[in-house]
Amino acid sequence: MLMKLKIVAAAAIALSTGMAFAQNAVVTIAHVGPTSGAIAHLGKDNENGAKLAIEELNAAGVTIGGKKVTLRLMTEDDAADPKQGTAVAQKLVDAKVSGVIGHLNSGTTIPASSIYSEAGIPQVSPSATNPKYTRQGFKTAFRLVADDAQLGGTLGRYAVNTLKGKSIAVIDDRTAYGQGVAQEFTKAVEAAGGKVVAKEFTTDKATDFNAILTTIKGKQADVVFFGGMDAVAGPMLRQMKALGINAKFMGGDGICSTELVKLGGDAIADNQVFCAEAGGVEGQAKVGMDAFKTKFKAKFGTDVQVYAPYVYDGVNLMVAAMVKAGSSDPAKYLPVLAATKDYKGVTGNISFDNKGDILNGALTLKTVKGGKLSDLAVIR
Ligand code: ABU
Repeated sequence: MLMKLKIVAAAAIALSTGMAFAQNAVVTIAHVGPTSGAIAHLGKDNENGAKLAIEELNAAGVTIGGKKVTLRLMTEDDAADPKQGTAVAQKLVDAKVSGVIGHLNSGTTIPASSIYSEAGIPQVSPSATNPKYTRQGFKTAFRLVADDAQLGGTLGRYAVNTLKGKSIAVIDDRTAYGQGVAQEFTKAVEAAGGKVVAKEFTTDKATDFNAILTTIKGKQADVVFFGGMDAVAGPMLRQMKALGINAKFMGGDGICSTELVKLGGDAIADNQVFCAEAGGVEGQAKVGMDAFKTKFKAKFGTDVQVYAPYVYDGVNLMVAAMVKAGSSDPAKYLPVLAATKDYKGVTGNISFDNKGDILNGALTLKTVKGGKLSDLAVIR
């Protein structure tokens, strides 16, 4: 009787932890992003990148340390909120996940990174661009994209040297990302001899920008830079049009999404908006990216927003490190992950520097034309 009870209890535990009765051991990888709230479309985009990678890996079969494994994706929503981000991070540590892909926002990625670091769990962010993330001395923190210094710097020089902006206004949403990229943009504008005529701020939840836009109109700004996300930038563009502000509109990767084009609608004129994705491929390497985008659309019925391909690469390279290390134990595969060199992803060749940043990261400058985002140049 006791033996029977023990078997039933073991089966219940196995089921509740997802181990089921399969022969394969289960390796759990987590994805975290904001799948609720104003930028849920970006969080879901990233989550779908992770789902696709896990599904393909399981279909192909993964063997780690001589044992066939089943990969399990644990998905969590941080709502782009720093407090929820740390709560979710602790939940993932308690669940003993083997690795984390995320978070999406710098404002959640940075506070969560100390929790993963303490637990020794590798974290690969596909999109957080605030430089601080990889400058805290954590061996567990990796980033697959260029940072805000590169983004803001390139966009600032472009505003002065190419767009010939004479009176530049800067707005940020006071988040770790928005404020950081706006500061880098301002520094670059001033270093290139440009003039910042207004510095305004809003929040990542605001919907009414009339007061700050009226101030900017009064300063006759010919370029408006926004450090923030597409969910705020779209309505801001509509209000700029309503106020008769004909300035160019610039922003970093947070606005460089397919959703921005929908949100801005007919308030966006051709060649009015300039933004940069914090990564990019060109030439032959575009073939892999284009194939990914086609596959993604066929599976999820929606275009890639921005960072799904980076999440897809993050999952794949994390699993490749486990396979090479012969273990999904974070302590064993972390050094292999850190030593990643010339990994061939859909987002290009991935190697990490000694901080965990992508080596030789690119960015793609884009504009909106004919109701679509279109690439202008890949810059390193
Ligand atoms: N990099 C833009 C969106 C994510 C972030 O850094 O907050």
